[in-house]
Amino acid sequence: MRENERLRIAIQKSGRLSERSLSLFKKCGLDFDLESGKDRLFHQCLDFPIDLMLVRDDDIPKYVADGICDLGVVGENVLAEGPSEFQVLHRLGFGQCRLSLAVPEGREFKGVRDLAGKRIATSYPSCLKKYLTRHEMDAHIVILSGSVEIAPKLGIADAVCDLVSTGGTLKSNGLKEVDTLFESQAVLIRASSMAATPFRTDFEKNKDINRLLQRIKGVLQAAQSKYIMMNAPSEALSQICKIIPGMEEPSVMPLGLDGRRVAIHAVAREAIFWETIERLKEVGASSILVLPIEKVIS
Ligand code: PRT
Ligand code: ZN
Repeated sequence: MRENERLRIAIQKSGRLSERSLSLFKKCGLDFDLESGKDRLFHQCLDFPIDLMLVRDDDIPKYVADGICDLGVVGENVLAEGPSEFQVLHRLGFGQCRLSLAVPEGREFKGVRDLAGKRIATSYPSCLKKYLTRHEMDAHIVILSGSVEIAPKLGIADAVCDLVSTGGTLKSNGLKEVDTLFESQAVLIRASSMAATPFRTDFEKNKDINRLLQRIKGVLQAAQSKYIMMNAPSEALSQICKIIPGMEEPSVMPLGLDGRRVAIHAVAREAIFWETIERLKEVGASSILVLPIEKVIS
């Protein structure tokens, strides 16, 4: 058992997930001392019993599985390629991408079976193998650790299986996306084996993990929610409740003494688009204010 009773969390040191991970923790009230001692292995959080470890994303599952860290933030794509010995505690809503198959633009593609016996370059051999097995077909998997998209141009592959987010990289390399193996985003993980350990330190740690999880849920929910205020004719109330997406029970206050108009305050659990505002105006709402929410505690 580790001596240190503080939680340890591993996140990517530098790359697509680092800034968003740090910013999420900051919104959860966790400020890490990153400036002093940049080469230190662990960075302390002063106001929560948790230390941060900055590492390459590919190493995060190993550190969590081996108990070096209790928690990790990593892309589902990285987890999918390795053994499944993790509990996903929460999907974090950033780092979205998909693992896709792509072939050269000019190539006719009628279906995945066109790739039977062909060479497919990828950094995700295990995911690709599972996909091929699911389609009951075989192909030569060319394993590359990076720059997969140039493999067809180099003549070492007929197709690629790589991560895509905007699709710009495929396009600029003359490739077209033809199928998606799976969608991915950053997730918070812990080792499955730590779930029910009897030690007191683990009991304390579980409590801290739950505290952190509640904060993460609050921040993510707040990011999707809006506080909306408006004045409206009282008879429009039921229509307004239908127009606002994911609206919880609104507070309704009479305006003036005749009760013909009311002020409505509500939390909407989904994004409010301009179309929603226009529809509210159509049913008589005015002075509409849409405000961001910092935290949601259910
Ligand atoms: O150094 P380290 O090993 O930590 O970093 P890394 O270079 O392996 O990872 P990094 O920072 O590139 O990505 C970290 C994680 O971000 C990935 O594991 C994914 O979970 C997630 N992610 C989200 C992406 C992308 N979007 C993404 N677009 N990871 C990689 N890409 C690459 C993709 O491989 C391709 O080369 O971006 C290119 C395609 O992008 P588009 O926008 O042109 O389609
Ligand atoms: Zn990596």
